[in-house]
Amino acid sequence: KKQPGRRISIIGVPLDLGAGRSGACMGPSAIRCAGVVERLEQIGCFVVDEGDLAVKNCYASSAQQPKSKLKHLDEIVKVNGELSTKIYEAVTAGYFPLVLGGDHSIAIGTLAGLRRMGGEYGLIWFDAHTDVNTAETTPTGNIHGMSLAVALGYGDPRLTAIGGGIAFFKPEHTVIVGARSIDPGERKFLKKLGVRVFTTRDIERLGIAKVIERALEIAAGGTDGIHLSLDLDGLDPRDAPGVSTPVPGGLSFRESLLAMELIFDAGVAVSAEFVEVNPTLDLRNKTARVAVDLIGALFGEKIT
Ligand code: HAR
Ligand code: MN
Ligand code: MN
Ligand code: MN
Repeated sequence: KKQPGRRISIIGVPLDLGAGRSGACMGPSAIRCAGVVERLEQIGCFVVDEGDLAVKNCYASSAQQPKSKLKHLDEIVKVNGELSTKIYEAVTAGYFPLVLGGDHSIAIGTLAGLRRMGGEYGLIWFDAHTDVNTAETTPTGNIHGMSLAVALGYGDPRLTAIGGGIAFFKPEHTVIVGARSIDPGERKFLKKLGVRVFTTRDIERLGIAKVIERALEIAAGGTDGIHLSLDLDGLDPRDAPGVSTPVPGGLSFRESLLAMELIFDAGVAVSAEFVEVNPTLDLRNKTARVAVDLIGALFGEKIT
């Protein structure tokens, strides 16, 4: 059975312009400080840290705020275009791309790059939110709440065009795990497209093992592999307090860890990203350390 991660390319994306508050730009540094490279090497992975993409984070003055409804669209388009190229190069060279965010708008670049590979991939989106807003439905204008819609082919043309604008991820191979904050427009969108959503209520009733088993059937059944997009706010804020948009009632650390272990056991992951770590809101880098524990489990670290 093919297991992920013997050769891993780490790509940091210190972007927080897609979020409503600053700080997630320090996520990649915090995750490195928490020892991500060392952990992966300890479990036998060969790791190349590509460093961070260049991002002009600039909340600055209102004069610098672009007039578009989508906040900071220009810079987000630029960074995601560069990220898509990085991803494509990493996968082509035989590496498993491990993207460190950064706010969740960077999934646009990751998924565009993966899609350029030409195969068909499934998607597990682990998040308190569903990130399927568009310019028409967004309550905030924050692009991190739109990235999954873009990956499914909906949204501002400048975003959907990233990575060449060729085919997108299919709703029938997309699954959301951990959702508990869904806007009215998002609910309609998900229903219309038929995207499977496992809410925290579903997890409570079925158990995380069953939910991940079903998620893997949806994402990995008949595809060439899956991408894991993990927003740390999918976890409960008690376990992951350092996130920009915490929502109570989330997955426990242990449930999240088991989810990663089960994805490893399935041997189907081809790329992953860990996003929304905001060290300015954290407690002694706890959330970055949780991210590293989850990354370890995703690449096969076992308790015994
Ligand atoms: N749905 C809200 C919006 O569109 C909140 C988006 C949330 N934040 C995230 N994404 N961290 O998962 O603004
Ligand atoms: Mn998200
Ligand atoms: Mn979220
Ligand atoms: Mn199919």
